[in-house]
Amino acid sequence: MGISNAEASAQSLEYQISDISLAEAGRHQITLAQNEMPGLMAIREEFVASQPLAGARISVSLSITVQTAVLVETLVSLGAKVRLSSCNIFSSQDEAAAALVVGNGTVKSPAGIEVFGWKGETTQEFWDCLDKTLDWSSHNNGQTLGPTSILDDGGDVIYLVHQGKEFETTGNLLQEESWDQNEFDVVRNLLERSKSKDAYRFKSLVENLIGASEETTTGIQRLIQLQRNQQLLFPVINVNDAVTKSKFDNKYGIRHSLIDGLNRATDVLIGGKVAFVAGYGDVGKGCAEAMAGQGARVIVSEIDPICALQAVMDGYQVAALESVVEQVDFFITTTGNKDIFRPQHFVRMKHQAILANVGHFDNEIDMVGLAAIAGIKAIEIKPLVHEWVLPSGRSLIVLSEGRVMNLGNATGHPSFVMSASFTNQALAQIDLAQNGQKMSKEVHLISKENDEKVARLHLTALGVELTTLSKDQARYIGVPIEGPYKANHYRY
Ligand code: NAD
Ligand code: RBV
Repeated sequence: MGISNAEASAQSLEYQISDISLAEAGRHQITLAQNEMPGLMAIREEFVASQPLAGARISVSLSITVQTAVLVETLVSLGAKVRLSSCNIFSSQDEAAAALVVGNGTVKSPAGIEVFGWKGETTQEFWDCLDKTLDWSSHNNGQTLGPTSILDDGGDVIYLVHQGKEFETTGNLLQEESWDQNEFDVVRNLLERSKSKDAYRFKSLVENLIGASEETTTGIQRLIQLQRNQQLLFPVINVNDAVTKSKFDNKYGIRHSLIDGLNRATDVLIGGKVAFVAGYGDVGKGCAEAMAGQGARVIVSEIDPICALQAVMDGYQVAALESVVEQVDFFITTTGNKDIFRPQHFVRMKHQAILANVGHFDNEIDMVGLAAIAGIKAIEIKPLVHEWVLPSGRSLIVLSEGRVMNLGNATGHPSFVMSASFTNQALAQIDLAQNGQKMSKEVHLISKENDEKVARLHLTALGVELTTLSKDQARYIGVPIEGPYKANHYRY
């Protein structure tokens, strides 16, 4: 069947994945997911004839999931070439990676995607894979060649480019708070190797790069800091803050995948227990609702008085961790901040309390501090589920080693909600290809027109009947009949 032919086509590609024999299993899942991703499939239909991404070389770093597979195959069917790596060491689905490499040569699942990533990478392997996504020299007879655009989740690839150019220019690296010393050493070694091969690689990469699109809150926060310091080297489209991304993926996506991760990892009953959710932003709201939906009593912590007031109005207790730590069964971090659960909290936690982070980076739970408690030992219960036994005899269950557990212990958000996020990504990449050269080196929002378009593309599948404005009504509230319907300051 198709696989053996396709395996032949995979041989001319560069790739590094766990197991290519998983391709058929991955392809079945991708085919099912296409039906659940109406936005992306509509974009394929709308643009397949005009090929707006013809000539584009897109370096993509996302969790290598079935949903990501449908996105990158969409980019390819619009004319792009793609190299893909994972934005997180534990978040890949190896069958999705295999299916992408193999492809089957049709518009719906084109062959030719070069993938570098697998579930369970080391830090060194992670950065090597990101570096490979940026290195298109195999498409240029071995001569230096970079991407025309980047599609990033968390900002690591964008940061690697900035660090690379800085290192080639000054021999130093930029400040980067989310990296520990090991990460700095790995990146410095990588850049030293790169510089000794080609001292101008990142400079020429930046000159030929049109721009990037960024998927998540933490990535946007990092890029805004670069912009504030006037260090941002190219335009970036902010996909996260499209309403159809952050108010859907971050909230309704996690409402599904948090529970999925907790159940696959532990299968501990949630009803009747106490869940502590740190942060009541978009992700925190989805987590609190998910836990309450299972019958948990939810306590929220916040630093922002507006979000704290929202949480209490939604019916949750709002308290500082220190006041309630002994009562909690499930500890969940959603802040995008660091050092939320620390050693002084660990020693006060209940026996077999479960610790789960869904923020982008692994510094919300202080894992270094946990490991440094004198006499503590970790037992692997199963992959990505560890029991940490404290000297007191009490133990804590930590999921995905403190990394994003809805992707580590489960398979991330489901297809339908990722369709909205990734339709924004596809539109952002088309925008970069068509208008990127004219964009300023800043972080740009998705237009309201495109945001509403993404929502529209997901209505039919859910049987939604939208009301149409009459001419008179449209004039009365001062909006065009066909939208956009809201001013930019509207907060949904
Ligand atoms: P957000 O800014 O809307 O929410 C974060 C909230 O945490 C804010 O309200 C902030 O005030 C609060 N906060 C910050 N420091 C705090 C502290 N010390 N204690 C208590 N609250 C604190 O961001 P978001 O969109 O909800 O994203 C949160 C994180 O989740 C980011 O890292 C983002 O990249 C990530 N994310 C993960 C997934 C996933 O699938 N796991 C999905 C979307 C976003
Ligand atoms: N996320 N991707 C998936 N199934 O591919 N699930 C979640 C998936 C993304 C989500 O958009 C979030 O902003 C990001 O992961 C955090 O890294």
